[in-house]
Amino acid sequence: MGALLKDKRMAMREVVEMTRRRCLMAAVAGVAGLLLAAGGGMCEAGTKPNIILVFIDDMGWGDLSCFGNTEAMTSHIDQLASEGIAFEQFYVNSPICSPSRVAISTGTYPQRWKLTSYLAHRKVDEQRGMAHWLDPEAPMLAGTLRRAGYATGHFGKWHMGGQRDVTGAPEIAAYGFDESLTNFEGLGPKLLPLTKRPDGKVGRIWADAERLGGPVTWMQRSEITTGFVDAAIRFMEQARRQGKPFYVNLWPDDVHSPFWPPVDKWGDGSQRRLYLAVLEAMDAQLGKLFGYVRDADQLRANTLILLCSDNGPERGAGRAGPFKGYKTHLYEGGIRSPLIAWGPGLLEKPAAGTRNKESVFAAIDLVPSLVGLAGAEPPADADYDGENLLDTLLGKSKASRRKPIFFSRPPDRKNYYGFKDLPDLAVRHGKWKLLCDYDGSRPELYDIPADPGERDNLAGDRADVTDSLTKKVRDWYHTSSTIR
Ligand SMILES: [Ca+2]
Repeated sequence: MGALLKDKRMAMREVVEMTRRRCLMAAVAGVAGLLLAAGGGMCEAGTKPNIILVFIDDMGWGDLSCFGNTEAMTSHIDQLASEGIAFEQFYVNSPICSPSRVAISTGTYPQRWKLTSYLAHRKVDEQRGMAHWLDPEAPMLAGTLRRAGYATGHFGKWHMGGQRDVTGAPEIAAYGFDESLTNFEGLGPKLLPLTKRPDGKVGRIWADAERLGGPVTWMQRSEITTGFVDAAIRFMEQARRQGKPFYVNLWPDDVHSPFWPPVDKWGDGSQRRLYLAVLEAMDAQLGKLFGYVRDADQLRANTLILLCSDNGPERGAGRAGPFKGYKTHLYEGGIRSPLIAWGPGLLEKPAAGTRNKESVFAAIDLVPSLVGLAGAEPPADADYDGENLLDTLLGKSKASRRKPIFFSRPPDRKNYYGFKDLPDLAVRHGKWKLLCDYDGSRPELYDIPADPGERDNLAGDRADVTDSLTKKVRDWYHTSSTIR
């Protein structure tokens, strides 16, 4: 860390301390005006909104029944949508796990941190030019909220460092979390899955993750989301007893393969049937979390639940609705995610139960938006790529992100799921989406609202837009990948 950065952080700590003192003085004097002047929500620890981020693994845009799935019912998630807002033009910032998780955790493009594909063994990470874990100096939302008085907990899949043979990664606590419970792709306390087939055969998977620390609790894979939900509920209870607002990540490793639904739900045993059964089982287990919040007056009035997926579907399992492509692709199917915002006491009342079909934004925008909701101060050097779209999230506005949304494909995924010679880069700006290779060749240009399936390449007809967006995405890629 440079001297300048240290100075900035010391200065920020002084501001926080000064604000704390001013809060105390104001509370003693009972001067409301001074409370407001002292810096947003920093004084009102008891009334700051609670935040729960449900981040599902490998669920396609079209998999929730409220997003068009007619082969499975996700009734608990649908209820959130019917009481909240369902966003239809929301993107995650990578079509694969680790970088998508980095973006939604830091408000920055994952390319800045050399995290461009899923984290794996050391040798495989190095072959792809990747770091082994997220730099803990990244501007984690959890750390920012923790400094603002929040209790912060991570429950579920992590996959931002500490997996396979990467045993020396930082603990999850180093990223701003008071408590964590993860799976085979993270350090520290974890749940690992037992398996059971309809014929009674039992087993266990990912047992070598025991070397990544514990304690380890073995649970049926079909019930493991309940394990994360129960731990999150205990954590929220504790935060409430302490009078602290909470920020909770509930990141199930459902509905990622391998699929182990309850034994009475296997149907014909096909990949698709098993996937749909896991999806419904996950929805039912998340229902316990949603019910806990909905049934407590104080929580219902002051909690925001956000729910989305980390990337598009595995081929043959989930589906991306009208969109082309799958997980690992920069076509819409890989990067478009459903987003649901729920919070009856926080959302604009007329927005409840509506669908937002027009606001275009991305996971990186959630971080500055949630920092705004909490009235927190980001680190002085945060330099978010995301924009504060809190008013859009809460249904007070239909504003989109102003800047383009840029993407690069995982370096190990040039050909995948039957697609050959996939484009390297993509950018969405306004109605336009451009895809091209690193050198700008083979441009594809689509008018997304008119052509969501990306079928009609307009690059030849609109050379002006094609040239402009090609330059923008190439400049972004070359800048982002050399920042660190
Ligand atoms: Ca994933």
